[in-house]
Amino acid sequence: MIMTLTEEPPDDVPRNVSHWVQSVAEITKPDSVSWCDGSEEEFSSLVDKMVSDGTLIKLNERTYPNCYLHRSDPNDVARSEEATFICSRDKDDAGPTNNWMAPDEAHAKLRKLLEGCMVGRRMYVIPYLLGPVNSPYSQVGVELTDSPYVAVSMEVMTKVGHVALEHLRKDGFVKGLHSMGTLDPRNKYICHFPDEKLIISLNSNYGGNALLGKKCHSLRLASVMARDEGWLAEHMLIIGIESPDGTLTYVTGAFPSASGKTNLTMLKPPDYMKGWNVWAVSDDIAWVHLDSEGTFRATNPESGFFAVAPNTSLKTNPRIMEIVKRNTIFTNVALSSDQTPWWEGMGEHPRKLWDWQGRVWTAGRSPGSAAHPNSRFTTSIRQYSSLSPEYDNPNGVPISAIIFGGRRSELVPLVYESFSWEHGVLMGAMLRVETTAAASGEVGVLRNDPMAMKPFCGYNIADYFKHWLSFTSKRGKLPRIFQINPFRLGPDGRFLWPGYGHNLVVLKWIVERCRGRAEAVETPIGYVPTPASLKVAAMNLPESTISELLRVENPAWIDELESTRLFFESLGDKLPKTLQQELERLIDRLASDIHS
Ligand code: GTP
Ligand code: SPV
Ligand code: MN
Repeated sequence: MIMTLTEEPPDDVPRNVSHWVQSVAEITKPDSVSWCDGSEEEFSSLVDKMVSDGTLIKLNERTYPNCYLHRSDPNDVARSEEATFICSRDKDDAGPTNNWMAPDEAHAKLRKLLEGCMVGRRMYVIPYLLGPVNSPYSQVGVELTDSPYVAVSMEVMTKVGHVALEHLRKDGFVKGLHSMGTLDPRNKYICHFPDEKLIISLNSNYGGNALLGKKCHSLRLASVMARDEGWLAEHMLIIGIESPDGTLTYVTGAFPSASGKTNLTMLKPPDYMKGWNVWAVSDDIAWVHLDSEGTFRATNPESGFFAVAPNTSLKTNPRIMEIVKRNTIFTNVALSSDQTPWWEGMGEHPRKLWDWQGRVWTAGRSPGSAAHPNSRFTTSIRQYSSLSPEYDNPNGVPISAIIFGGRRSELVPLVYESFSWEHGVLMGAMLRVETTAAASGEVGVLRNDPMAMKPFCGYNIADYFKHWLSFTSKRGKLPRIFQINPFRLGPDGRFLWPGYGHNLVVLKWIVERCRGRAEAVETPIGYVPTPASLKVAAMNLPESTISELLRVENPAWIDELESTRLFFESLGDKLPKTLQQELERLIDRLASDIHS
């Protein structure tokens, strides 16, 4: 069906949806309203419109069929944590790691900005389904937006149209209202109202701020629902790791933004690991529920990838290079004269290049990078060749292990395992990592990012820790918990570990630990692999590098725990006692190890 340009909703739209759309239209005053059905025709007509008005640039049809480049406003290139608010009734419910605004105050402020903000524009109504069709875990939202770029991106990232309306349940839907407004950074707001299941996002057109099904619904609002209903909404990849005997082990991995989730999800096994493979279920978000048997089951709410471009190459990740070659929207990458995308780390740069803002770019002469460090691609998960056959399983996949990670140039070993669930929760809670270009602000600064959820937990982080700990008392088969760090640097400032495909060596150790097979040394921080159990001989890494990667330096850990202690103190008296005790135990283990 061709998109209907009408004020009248299609027949299958329930009253509560059409009433809400109408009430928003009365405030924002769009010239017209489009009800999106998620069809290919609709997608093409939106893309054509954006090509003709310059919002998209069509790329080389021969080498990048059906691919487009979008250049965003130069001041609107990453998530804006400073403009993100949790508008819970009680300030304490937002907690010390979130910005809070009282719901009344937020409504009053936003109402003024919303008044007439869509005059002269079309408002797109996007009913979307998050998660597999016919899954008890899936959810429906409706996003209203005046951005056609957001509309097509939502059509890639979620299931749009009738399928969403069919899943509407009595308990309603999440309401998302987005307007590009004037893109005025001083009036940028991404507000979440957990009590109303409502998101209002103004004056940004950037992915995580504007595709409201993603971080706003799937994480910030869903985490509140998960707390209330006994499940987990996490910033996690989900993969199935196939070993040579054909066994599949499913694991999830929580690493902060731009810290390796997509690359681990789309990992191509190195030649020396015959018989192994990695099957993708999710590259960014996991909804994890306990089933009636007590198994942790994970589903992916999304249906596309919105992922980082720089440093992706045939060498680092050929599977990503393959998938972005068709039906892909690039944002803020550089462009060569033959209309192909380019970014730093892709390989030789073409002779003639335009940077992400469309300016001629000459290597060594032009300032800054050609592609923005947070340039991204948006593409459907369906066209990925190693998509897990279980991706669409309404019951999700059974999880054997949870991995925490993040960028640490020092301290954290390549991989280690926690002693228990509680110790693993501490491992996640004390995650302190280097910031990246995925959010505006300084890059490379250490900050506490518990469970990689600092920007995404929609409620008090101390209550979130309590929620994680509560799973011990449920009849659950608790996954094992690990931490990995492929980003440790050597004295020469280079990565000690080759990363990317070679990370399968680390995943193999994790799988074998889950199956009770891999050796480890007990250290104060947890179980660290013996060099032999990593079996990295085929990688030709010097023994000294491996021991450096696995080194646990007690005094440095004691310093780290001092900062954990300060962080925990900043969370006030809601911090669960169990977590405090786990921290004291870890400190004791390190201290007695030094003195023994
Ligand atoms: P978000 O989409 O922001 O949540 O990011 P992500 O966690 O999915 O990170 P992604 O896999 O996109 O990687 C981010 C950046 O880190 C890219 O430039 C990657 O090339 C780089 N990267 C990923 N894995 C590795 C690795 O194992 N080693 C090194 N050195 N770099 C890596
Ligand atoms: C992240 O920043 O973690 C992302 C990109 O995955 S965004 O959708 O902008 O949040
Ligand atoms: Mn992410």
